[in-house]
Amino acid sequence: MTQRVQQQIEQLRAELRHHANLYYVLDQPEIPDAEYDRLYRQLQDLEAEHPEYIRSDSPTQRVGAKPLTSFSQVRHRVPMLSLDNVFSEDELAAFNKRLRDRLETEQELVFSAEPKLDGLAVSLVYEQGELVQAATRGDGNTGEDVTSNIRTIQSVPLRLLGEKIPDVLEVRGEVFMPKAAFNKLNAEASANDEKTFVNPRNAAAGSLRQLDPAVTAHRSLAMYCYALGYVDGDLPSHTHSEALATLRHLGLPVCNEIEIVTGVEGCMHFYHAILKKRDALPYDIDGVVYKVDDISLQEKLGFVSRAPRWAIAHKFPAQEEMTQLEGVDFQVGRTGALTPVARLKPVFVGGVTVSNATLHNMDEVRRKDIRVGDTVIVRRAGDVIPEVVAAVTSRRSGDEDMIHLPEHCPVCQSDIEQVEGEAVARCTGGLFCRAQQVEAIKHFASRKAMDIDGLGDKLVEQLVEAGMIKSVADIYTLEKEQIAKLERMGEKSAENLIAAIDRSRTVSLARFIYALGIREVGEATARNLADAYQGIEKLKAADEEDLQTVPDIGPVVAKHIVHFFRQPHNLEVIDQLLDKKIGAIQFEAVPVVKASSSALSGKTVVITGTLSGITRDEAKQSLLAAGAKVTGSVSAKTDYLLAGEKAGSKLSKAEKLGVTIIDEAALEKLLSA
Ligand code: D41
Repeated sequence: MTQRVQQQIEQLRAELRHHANLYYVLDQPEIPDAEYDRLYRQLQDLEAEHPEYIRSDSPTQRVGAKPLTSFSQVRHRVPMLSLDNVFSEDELAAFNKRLRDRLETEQELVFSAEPKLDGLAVSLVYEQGELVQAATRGDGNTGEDVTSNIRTIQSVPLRLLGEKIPDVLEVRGEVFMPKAAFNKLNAEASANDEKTFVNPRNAAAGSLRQLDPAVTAHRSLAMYCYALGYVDGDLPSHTHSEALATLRHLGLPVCNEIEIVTGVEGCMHFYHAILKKRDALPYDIDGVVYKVDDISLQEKLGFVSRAPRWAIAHKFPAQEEMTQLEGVDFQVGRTGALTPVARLKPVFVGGVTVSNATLHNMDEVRRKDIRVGDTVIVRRAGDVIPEVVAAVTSRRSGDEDMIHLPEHCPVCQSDIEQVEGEAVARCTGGLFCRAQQVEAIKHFASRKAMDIDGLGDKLVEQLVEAGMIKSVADIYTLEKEQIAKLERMGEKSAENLIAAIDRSRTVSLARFIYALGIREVGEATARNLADAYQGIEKLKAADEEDLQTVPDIGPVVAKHIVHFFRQPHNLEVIDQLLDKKIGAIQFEAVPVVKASSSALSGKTVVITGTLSGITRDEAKQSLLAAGAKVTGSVSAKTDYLLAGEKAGSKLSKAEKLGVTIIDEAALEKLLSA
């Protein structure tokens, strides 16, 4: 028995050492942080049960990373502590109770609540107001001297501001890479066929440990300060929040999401508010931190081993987890595109249980070398579709199976074609394929297309399944009695649906063109086509050459459009839609575009990334109203790129082409100019 425990302990240590090296030294982790933490806690628990096996070289016996030898070492004058974690309200309540018991108080405690930045802890030392040293946290006692690299961070002052500056001031904070800088860095790296970073934190770590500060300078790091270290001189503060205000006055960057809260309730309120904001924040966070605000209480509480008793990190559910890939299905989309979908052993990730995740396409599957039976890393961030990001190759048994593209469509058995140079494989069945039928109808009815309220995905599937509709034209022959008989439908909902269908009979030409679902014809292109041709008959007759004179339409899109209107089936459906007896669709009169004198009239604008103050759709509507054209891809003809958070390849392309890049504030100015 004991021998088995000892063996287990040694195995955990070996595994942790391996992954710590990948993570801390090579900046290329192979397993999710959550898995590392679990292994670590397993070892901690075993060692707590069997203290006789604790050895000084166990990964649990040091807090933090192994310093790289290439930097000189710095001993922190005051050790840099670590933070304990809680993962639930119950654990938080237990933390709060421990504090109140220890302080023997009936009063609710007041906390400084802060986002927990996902970066690297560093210490800055200012002497007579001048930045003289910056060091990583390292193991808490000794870190690496990264002064030259920290000096390249624009938000870190090289000299403190104000009159009352202590002789020596050490501040602690987190260095991180803003999401926008991370996306730009990775976009550049993949354009140059270089290795990309897994996440902003690893990118920040890799950038800070550059031996050449010129490289770091290029990486747009940022920093927020969150605590004082060693201080020699006058810096009176009775609370943590006062100390942070003082740091701000000295010109040091402090996060502006920090709030004062009371009790567990206040903490939980802050936690949920920040969690909601998470995606919109310009930097990655992995939770929040609560700190007892009153410094005299902090002193009474002191610390245990390496962590203060008066502070705790409340972690968000992990966005990456490990699970087993049990199989792969291929889903057929509207244009026949085949998407490999991973069937997973259910796993709790990003706050929900996930059992399916996208594998994107076969190129990605091959690039990531993912096989059935693999242990894989699944990521679910915010509201995006869960995806398989990698296989943990070190966990392979050798019994895994390669993933193959099927030769025939899993829905209609038609041949699958893979066009040279395209990542996507397609079913050649067209509208003969039930899956493509369903998807085409879903698209037709969707909000930005014909906007048929109530005709959602589930109902479309039901209607096609029941053989009641085969093409989009059939929507207009549906009858109330028929619909009311369907499962989960009734008299009232059938009536509403019929009314919504009737309303959709009057529509703008642009929406109609978009609704047809021609490949590569998005909303912007549909609008341009409507403007250029003013009627469906003229559009049907256009040839490739003619189409290419329309803004935003190149040879590929032109080919797709011509191809679409050459299909007898498509022409037949369009005729039915416009037929007085069947669809009776009528086009709204085209509004006369006012000759506008706005700064944006006639300009071509592309929108990318996540906007914070308005939605992309709102931005687009404002731009269109101001007479601008909104297109989907950046080219030399683009006048402005409106870039939000997480802007990626479009941003780098715009930068390359010298396109003017604007943010929401600049858009506001242009709109009111
Ligand atoms: O944002 C953070 N990652 C953060 C980290 C923060 N907001 N506050 C922190 N406070 C502390 C104490 C309470 C020990 C001064 C921290 C950390 N520590 C910390 N970061 C890395 C290890 C510890």
